[in-house]
Amino acid sequence: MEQTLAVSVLCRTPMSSVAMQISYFHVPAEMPADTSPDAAVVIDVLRATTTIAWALHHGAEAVQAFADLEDLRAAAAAWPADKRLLLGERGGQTLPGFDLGNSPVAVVPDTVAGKRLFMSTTNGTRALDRVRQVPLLLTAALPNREAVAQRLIASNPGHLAIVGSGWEGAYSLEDSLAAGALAARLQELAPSTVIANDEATAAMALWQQWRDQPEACLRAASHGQRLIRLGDHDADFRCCAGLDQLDVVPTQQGPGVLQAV
Ligand code: 3SL
Repeated sequence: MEQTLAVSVLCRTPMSSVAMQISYFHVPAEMPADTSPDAAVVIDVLRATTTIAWALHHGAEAVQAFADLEDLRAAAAAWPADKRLLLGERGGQTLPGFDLGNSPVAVVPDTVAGKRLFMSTTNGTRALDRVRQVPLLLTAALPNREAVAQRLIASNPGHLAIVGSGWEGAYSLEDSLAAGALAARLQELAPSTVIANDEATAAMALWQQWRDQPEACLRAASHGQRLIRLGDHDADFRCCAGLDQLDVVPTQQGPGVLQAV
């Protein structure tokens, strides 16, 4: 009798009553091999996940992300030529023969609407590739921070891993800024949220420090400095620093295939 009651109480317990645990990993390699989160959010503020958010917002059919360029070319070749674009960079520079680089201001409706974007970038798409087995996989950047937070609150994964892309395996300031922005918003929306590692706590402190001037943080970051040295990235900085502007939640629907669901 007692057992029956316990089971029926459990079944009626809404998922949202289970506190979400948030861990942040600066780069995918920091995520322990035996960690199996219920959801992962990949962040590459400069610039891959900002570009993904804007491309889907502007009507791209999907963004299909690749770590490997040969895999990308093979998959793109199998797609109708008038419905595909190749998009990507190495070291911030557009890849030879590609239609677009990795600028979020270039993925305008006239260019991307209805198209599948085959995308490969130095760090962001590699980070996505490393966590593609996680059951719920989203990407976030500052412009869609609120939309992603709302989706996570609705899904209420028990353990959420926020994963930065970093730069060639090393820490990046701007990804930590956005990780902190997301974690802070999740804790505002659900105060019982548990911040489960020191990296997440530090990211939230970073957000507190820079929340009134995110673009200055992006420009101060080492990859921001790299883009400044390449020149002509002011519009990208403005776009990547814009907070809570988009409703889009890029969600993995098949291996590496992100759609606005
Ligand atoms: O590292 C990446 O994946 C890119 O976003 C880098 S860049 O900003 O396009 O140079």
